[in-house]
Amino acid sequence: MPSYQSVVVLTGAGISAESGIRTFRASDGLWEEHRIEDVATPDGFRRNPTLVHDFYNARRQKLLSPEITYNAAHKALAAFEQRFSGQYLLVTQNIDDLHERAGSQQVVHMHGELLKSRCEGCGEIFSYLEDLQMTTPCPCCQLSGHLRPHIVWFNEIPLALDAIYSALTSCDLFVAIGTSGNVYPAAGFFQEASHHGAHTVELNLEPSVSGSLFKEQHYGPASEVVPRFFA
Ligand code: BV8
Repeated sequence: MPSYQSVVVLTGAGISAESGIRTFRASDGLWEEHRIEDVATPDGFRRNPTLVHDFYNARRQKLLSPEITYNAAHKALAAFEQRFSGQYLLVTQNIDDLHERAGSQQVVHMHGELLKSRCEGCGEIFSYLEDLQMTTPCPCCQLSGHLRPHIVWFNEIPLALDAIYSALTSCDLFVAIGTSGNVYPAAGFFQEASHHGAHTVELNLEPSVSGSLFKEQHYGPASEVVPRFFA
């Protein structure tokens, strides 16, 4: 791998697929069983909070089940972060904690985190591993009916965008891993980095929507292509 000064990595559901976490747009993907409008929008939550809590409770318990663990792709990124002396930022669209379990230190969850919840009453964000119900009281203000998953739904503004765009304008390498390039603003990050002179690389099972626009591509399972690229 040539020497770079500043690296931004963007990951999507594909990096966790080999860990047993379902992606969204594959034939067995999450959006095949649920309408985005019903389970991943604020309007959907207002209409039927129980359906939305059930959707995320099932994904949270799956993530916490013993068979789910990080894979070689997560581990390769954590090892790279440990030995890389330049600026490094790992931005993930994923709401799982597999990057952290593999040892990644600085992880920006731009779409939030499945193992955190927040209270719309007092604004508190806290780690929460149990099933969330509408009757669950906030551990901070004790009010019920105000808790939601700490997750960015569609039509909500992603987290940490200022820090992400700042890193995109100054990086000399941008690598997208395991993302189909369907969801904005994440899908436009590679163009922002390229516009500021970065080399752009796509590591994916198959070409994403914008795959041909990256300067370099390597296709195959993340557990193979990611360790090879970051060796
Ligand atoms: C916003 C949390 C305003 C929930 C998620 C029209 C045009 C353009 C944009 C829009 C539009 N209409 C509306 C929008 C905006 C909208 C959007 O982009 N819609 C799309 C669908 C058209 N975006 C928003 O609403 C965002 N907010 O725009 O706010 C704003 C913005 C900036 C500044 C001010 C205001 C908020 C989007 C966040 C929504 N929340 N997640 C949850 O997880 O339940 S998004 C959801 O999709 C997940 O987070 C997921 O990560 C993300 C992206 O999907 P991918 O990760 O790419 O997963 P996918 O299944 O699609 O692909 C997997 C890939 O992996 C595939 O390519 C596959 O080949 C590959 N793969 C599979 N196995 C492997 C593999 N690769 C390697 N190895 C393997 N083994």
